[in-house]
Amino acid sequence: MKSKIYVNEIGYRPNDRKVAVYSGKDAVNFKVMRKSGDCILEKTSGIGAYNTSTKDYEVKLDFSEVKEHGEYIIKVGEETSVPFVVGESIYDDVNKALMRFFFLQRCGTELTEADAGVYAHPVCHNTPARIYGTETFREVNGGWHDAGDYGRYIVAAAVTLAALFHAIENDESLLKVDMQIPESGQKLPDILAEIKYELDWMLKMQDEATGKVYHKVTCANFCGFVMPQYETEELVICPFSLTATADFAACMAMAVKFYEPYDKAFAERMAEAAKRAYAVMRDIQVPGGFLNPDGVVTGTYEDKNELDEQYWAAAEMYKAFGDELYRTEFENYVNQEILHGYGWEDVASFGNLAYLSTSYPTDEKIADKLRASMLEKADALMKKYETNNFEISFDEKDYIWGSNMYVAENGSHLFDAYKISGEDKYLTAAREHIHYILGKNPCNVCFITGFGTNKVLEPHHRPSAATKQAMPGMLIGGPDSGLHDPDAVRDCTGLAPALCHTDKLLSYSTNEVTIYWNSALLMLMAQVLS
Ligand code: G3I
Ligand code: 9MR
Ligand code: ZN
Repeated sequence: MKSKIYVNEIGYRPNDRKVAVYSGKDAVNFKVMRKSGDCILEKTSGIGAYNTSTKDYEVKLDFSEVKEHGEYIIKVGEETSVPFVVGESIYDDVNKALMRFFFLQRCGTELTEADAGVYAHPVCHNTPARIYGTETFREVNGGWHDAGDYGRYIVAAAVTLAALFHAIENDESLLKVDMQIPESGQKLPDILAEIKYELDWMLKMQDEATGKVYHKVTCANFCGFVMPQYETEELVICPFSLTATADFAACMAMAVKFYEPYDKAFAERMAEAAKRAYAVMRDIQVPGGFLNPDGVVTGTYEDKNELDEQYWAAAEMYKAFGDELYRTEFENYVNQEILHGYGWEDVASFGNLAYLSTSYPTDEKIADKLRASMLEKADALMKKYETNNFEISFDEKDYIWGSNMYVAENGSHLFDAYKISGEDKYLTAAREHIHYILGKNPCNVCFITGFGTNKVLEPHHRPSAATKQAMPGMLIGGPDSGLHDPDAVRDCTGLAPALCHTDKLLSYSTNEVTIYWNSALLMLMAQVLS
């Protein structure tokens, strides 16, 4: 039986706020003990408050005064928490594992045993891909497998890289991490070499003739739980989409400055690709946006609102190249409506940040409006944060597919407010979102595979299933009260929204992984832990 004490299973840095949660209505006495058995803090909690997300009462156990390095447990009566550490660099291993995931997702290349251990595989998905509905084939090898499946999707790729670029900008030490990849030790920092692996593939997804970008390349159907070299059905390239082309432009524009110091020709190629994509993105108008063509059933990344992608692209293009046209277009969007979002579907916050950080001239009034709107967004999140006993900015409606990404994303919105206002309350709140992911959550699990005591063991991830070993360093989707798969229906019917997670291989709606969930968390960690 798991205990009813919910705590960050990795631990806390000495000077950070430290709060665990306990299920119950009444105030409780709790003790923080060293593993050796010494009690170093004894306290009484406040009384419990009702939580609409768990449909239960919880109390908070604040032990922020414990600052000494060491390994601890918390006790409430006979109930004992999992052990956790207080220390300075306690998130380094998690961070590195989250980064290495991208390498382990590489497609179109051999992963050797020396580099990838049990997840080694020969080259996969290296046959020419058919352009849907034609007899034309195209070489689009490379990039990362998206998720638990082996598809490669431009929308997903672009937001992943955007978040990784922001992670690097907030924490330059990421450029020094030895990711133990084949390129380690060469002139490009490992993280940039890894990102380049994805960029190289993205460039192949742009049509030379028109500059438009194909939405995705996958087989027509999802394969079984096999290693990637065994998915040998024909690869199909799906039509161009506005979202893919706009996101591609934004991402390429962002990438330019990171590669300029190392590889001018590559940077120029990306600049050119970005400009071509931007110029034609609006010509790709399909009513309702991209949908799977007949016969293809893999992920759609469908998006009813395609405006925020253009908004983001305009801002990044202006930040990268300074042309008046891009500025005017972004300012026009903002004058109509300020949008937000750091996810695959809503991407506008990346645009807001780009406009606010460009070295080219901007309109102070527009910049002020953006900042005010970002603060307003964060204040709305703070309201939810204050009433959720697990201290994330969620109400009961927010536990949707990929909820852990939205947890990370909300943390980044709070961080934005901290940067704008200088008020610590936003930073503290943002950090709680990380504590939630690492174990201080009502599911009582550390949501990153390979970490914590209460581990995720059966992620919906084909290499993990094929090897029967959960690949470490993957952020799983987390509770989804929509019960979008049969295992979730079986295990979660009747549960409160925040509890709708099941650690079962077939539960893709609660227990899958993706590149853009890892990157969202890496971005938040870089922002609030560096
Ligand atoms: O936006 C609505 C929101 O307004 C509403 O309140 C809420 C209630 O359910 O639903 C929201 O939409 C959900 C959307 O995700 C939010 O991002 C949809 O119900 C939900 O079905 C949708 O799930 C997406 C899923 O694909 C199915 O399309 C996930 O976000 C997305 O991450 C996931 O991506 C898949 C790829 O297609 C294939 N590869 C694996 C990957 C991860 O599961
Ligand atoms: O493995 C697929 C996963 O990546 C997707 O997110 C999910 C929803 O599109 O679908 C998974 O594939 C399942 C398919 O939808 C239904 N048949 C079983 C497949 C494996 O669980
Ligand atoms: Zn592959």
